[in-house]
Amino acid sequence: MATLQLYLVAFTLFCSVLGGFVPYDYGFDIARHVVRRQSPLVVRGEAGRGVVLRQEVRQLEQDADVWTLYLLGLNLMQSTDQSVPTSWYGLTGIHGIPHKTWGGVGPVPGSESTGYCTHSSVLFPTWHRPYLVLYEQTLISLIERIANTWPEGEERDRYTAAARRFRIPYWDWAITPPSGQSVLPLSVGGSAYVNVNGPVGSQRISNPLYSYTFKPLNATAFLQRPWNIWTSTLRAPTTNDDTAQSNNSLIARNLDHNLSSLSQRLYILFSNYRNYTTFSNNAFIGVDNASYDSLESLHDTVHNLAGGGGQGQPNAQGGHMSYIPYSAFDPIFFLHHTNVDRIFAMWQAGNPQAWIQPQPARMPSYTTYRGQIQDSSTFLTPFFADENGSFWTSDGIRDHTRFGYTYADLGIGPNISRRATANVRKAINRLYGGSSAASLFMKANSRISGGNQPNGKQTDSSGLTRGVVFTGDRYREWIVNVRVRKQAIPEPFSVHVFLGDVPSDPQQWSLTKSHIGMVGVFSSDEFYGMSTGQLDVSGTVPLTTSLINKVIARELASLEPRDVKKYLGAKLCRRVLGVSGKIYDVSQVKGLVTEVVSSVVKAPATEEELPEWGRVQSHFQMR
Ligand SMILES: *[C@@H]1O[C@H](CO)[C@@H](O)[C@H](O)[C@H]1NC(C)=O
Ligand SMILES: *[C@@H]1O[C@H](CO)[C@@H](O)[C@H](O)[C@H]1NC(C)=O
Ligand SMILES: *[C@@H]1O[C@H](CO)[C@@H](O)[C@H](O)[C@H]1NC(C)=O
Ligand SMILES: *[C@@H]1O[C@H](CO)[C@@H](O)[C@H](O)[C@H]1NC(C)=O
Ligand SMILES: *[C@@H]1O[C@H](CO)[C@@H](O)[C@H](O)[C@H]1NC(C)=O
Ligand SMILES: *[C@@H]1O[C@H](CO)[C@@H](O)[C@H](O)[C@H]1NC(C)=O
Ligand SMILES: *[C@@H]1O[C@H](CO)[C@@H](O)[C@H](O)[C@H]1NC(C)=O
Ligand SMILES: [Cu+2]
Repeated sequence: MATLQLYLVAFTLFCSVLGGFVPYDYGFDIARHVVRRQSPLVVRGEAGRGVVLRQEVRQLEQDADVWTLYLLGLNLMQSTDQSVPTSWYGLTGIHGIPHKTWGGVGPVPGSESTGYCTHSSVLFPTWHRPYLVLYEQTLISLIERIANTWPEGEERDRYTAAARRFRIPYWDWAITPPSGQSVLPLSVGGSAYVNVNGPVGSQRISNPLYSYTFKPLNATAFLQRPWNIWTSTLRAPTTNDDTAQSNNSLIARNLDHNLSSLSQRLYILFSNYRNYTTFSNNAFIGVDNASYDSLESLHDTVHNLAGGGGQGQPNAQGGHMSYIPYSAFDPIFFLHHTNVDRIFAMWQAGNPQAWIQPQPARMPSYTTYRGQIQDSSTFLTPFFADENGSFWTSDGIRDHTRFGYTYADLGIGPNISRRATANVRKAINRLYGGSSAASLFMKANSRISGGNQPNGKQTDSSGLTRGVVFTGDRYREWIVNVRVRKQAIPEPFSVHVFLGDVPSDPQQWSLTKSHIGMVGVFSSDEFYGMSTGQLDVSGTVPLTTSLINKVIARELASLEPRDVKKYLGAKLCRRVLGVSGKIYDVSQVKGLVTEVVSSVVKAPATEEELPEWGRVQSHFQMR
């Protein structure tokens, strides 16, 4: 693939000069002008200044002026003194390490060594929303300041207009990238330095999307090796010592190979998850066979993919994104979470009645005890709603447009009408339906164009739809439900599923067609005060696309249980791989249950509908 070549070229060109952070030189101390300590730091977004679209990162890049401001704004935020609460370090440090009080919002006793973020909690999607808004409003104020440093007149007008068009971009890791490109955009993983044509001319600066360089690294706050020797954020680090470099080409390859699995999971989440409690987070609460997946579990898998580790790099663990306490320092974190917020907003549009019902917190945070009941009026700390020190709640942020942003795929902006719901469904089919059998049916009906076939193969979909895969408009979806103790092993890990032979060397996994998917478990050990006790988490690995390819290849007669159960019984395998590269004996992995389930699904007749799932039945447990 062309991008991988580019990644490799970029890698060899730049790895020797990594390490030194290069800010844009404005010719005066711009940072001095932007450091205004507001106390408390109120999260307002751009309320009152119009609702502007947050765009996909590759689309934002097409708008050259806005892109220039975005890179300069991030570079300036990363240059800002780490003691400033709205510096890169100050903001990203809210999530986990350095376990410091932010905005004067102190810890509850016993939670001093935890971050503020909420995971395995009904507040997972809602807590991250004001967090993103705080980051967005900070970036916008820097960008406005930068735009005003262009010479007065036409140029300054151009850039101040561009600043008004800016909202933070999202990175959609579940859409088919433009031909010849990777799921990992080159702007994010291509090179450590980038040329930017700023107010005083073109300069080569550190690419603020590639990594953050600590200024300086606080080795005391970073607790243990290798975190306390790594001076920049890393993806798929090449070693565990201070010579480590990122290997973004490895991350790109793994993301590309997992694309079909990620988009199938997303499409199923949109189609068959209607209950906020199960949709929102990965805690396994034993509800039914149909709700093992969640927005959070899918998000966890992307964290593990973006941080890397476990495969391809001998003698190295995963990078920052693979570990909850360190993940937010990597610039890809906000791109990823903006996409999570967008998925949440799209899901809300399709399920306007669904909302938070009280649940106990499954793990502690800086301001939460484990077991504390959380509901829609629980404070989302440390995010202030006004200058008097009130906090935002989930009810308060339910409508994201109050912060002055929205997403194009919501159809018609803030108006969540029946029409908008139909528009969201259209977007879901167009963007993520391509990897689902449902699209074969719609295609055969010629009601939808575009989209990719399973595994990119051109198939005679009309032949398949008659009899073999479909009976009328019905077909059967197959899934592996995965459930495991969150802290089953003392490192983040992934549960991998294969159809066929499993190479003994995990470095070979991404090269084998038999690898069909994985569930990433984004855990961190007790060491970080994030004890999750007996908590089990769950996720899914969809099988349907792979099974259809077996039907096409005539290795499997149909998707009916009598054929599929026999086939899977002989071919289905699982492995548990830690980010350190260690393969664990599955019998030693606490709480691990992998179960094959299926459901009859009614394919949508039009692009304004989603598949309708029947009851999900369980067939057998993998051994
Ligand atoms: C470094 O981290 C330690 C432990 O969290 C903290 O006490 C100290 O103030 C930090 N140093 C700086 C310069 O922020
Ligand atoms: C980076 O990963 C690629 C696989 O995509 C591998 O071929 C290459 O050797 C790795 N580079 C380093 C420096 O480890
Ligand atoms: C959603 O699922 C939870 C957990 O099973 C359940 O308690 C709750 O009643 C469900 N909510 C609705 C609206 O069905
Ligand atoms: C903040 O407190 C002041 C003084 O009590 C009050 O006048 C003001 O209305 C409050 N503002 C908000 C947003 O509640
Ligand atoms: C929302 O959509 C409905 C139906 O399309 C329309 O009648 C209404 O005027 C819209 N409201 C706003 C505020 O755009
Ligand atoms: C997904 O990524 C993992 C690395 O995290 C890799 O081992 C695997 O082969 C990739 N492909 C699939 C289909 O899971
Ligand atoms: C899960 O599947 C089993 C086996 O098909 C079935 O007995 C059970 O009712 C299913 N559970 C639910 C909640 O649908
Ligand atoms: Cu995250």
